[in-house]
Amino acid sequence: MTQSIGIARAHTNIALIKYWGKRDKELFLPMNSSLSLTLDAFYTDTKVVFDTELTADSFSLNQKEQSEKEIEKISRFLNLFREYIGEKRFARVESLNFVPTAAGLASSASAFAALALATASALQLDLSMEQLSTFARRGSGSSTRSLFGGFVEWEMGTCSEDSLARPIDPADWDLAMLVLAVDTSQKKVASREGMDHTVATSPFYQAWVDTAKADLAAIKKAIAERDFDKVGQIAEHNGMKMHATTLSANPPFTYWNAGSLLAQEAVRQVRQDLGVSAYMTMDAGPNVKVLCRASDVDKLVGALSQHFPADKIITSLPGKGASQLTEADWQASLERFGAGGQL
Ligand code: 2P0
Repeated sequence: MTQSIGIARAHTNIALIKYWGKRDKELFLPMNSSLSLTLDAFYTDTKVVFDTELTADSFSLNQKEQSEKEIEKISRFLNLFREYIGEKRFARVESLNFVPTAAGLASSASAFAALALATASALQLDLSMEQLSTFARRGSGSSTRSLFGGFVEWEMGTCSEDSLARPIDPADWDLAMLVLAVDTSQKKVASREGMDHTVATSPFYQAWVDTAKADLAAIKKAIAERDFDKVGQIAEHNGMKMHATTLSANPPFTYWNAGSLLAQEAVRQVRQDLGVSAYMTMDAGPNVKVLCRASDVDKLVGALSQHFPADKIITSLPGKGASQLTEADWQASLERFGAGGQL
């Protein structure tokens, strides 16, 4: 076959129990298991074409050809699949990120999950989603979890083959997430470097690993019982603990800025004023994400808008797992992107 095509969509995810630190940097094996919520509002569509006519891999993102450095990352990822089945052809990769630029969530999670599924589909690999997640993991740790929808656990595993994602719960019980987009510019400390530095230098790091295990067990129980407040409280505490490890790294650093603190304060104020449950989490950047009930979104957004710019509050419902797309779907994505659907 001269040409093999695969197209896929994957949504991004926000961790409620964070992945923060690798025990094997080459294989992307994490120090602790993590758990996330897949989001409906943010996703990546990717088309992969393996072709005997190609003389090198190429990669366009949002219809812009990417640098050698970016192509190299994609090639290394494609090599995992090529080596797995003895594939020799080069590939053309095209990706469209449907992530509101205002959200500051240009996520590697949806990107590598979509690329993994599109590649497996082009090469007609007979892999389960769990197995495919071990490939996605090698592109970016958080993408392991983006193969599935709802609440997803990434089990740390014992080796490359069993460090994989599993769906925990469809999250179809009145849940939503708000993104308070504090600052959407490029992050100063990439998460990869940030977590490595923290593992190497924070005296609090072992406490993070030890308590993350207990947090995971507790949140899984709370999810099974649909205990929203328990889920939110565990997530908020876990996220703050992750950020405490960066403050205690040497030299110290933080992903927060002054706007992050104001956004956090707004959430505390609003939940006190309204008496509505809403819980915060933050990742390797200054934006604040708020887990809340879908039925409380209007009330919360209305109240938060008194303290935070309304156009910087983005609402998402829980999202689905990664799926294959048809050529017609892809054409529709191109049109939507062209019409400003990326905003
Ligand atoms: C998470 N983050 O669990 C954590 C919380 C950020 C903070 O996964 O080196 O881009 O590619 O595996 O996946 C961001 O780290 O890092 C991340 P690599 P990744 O979502």
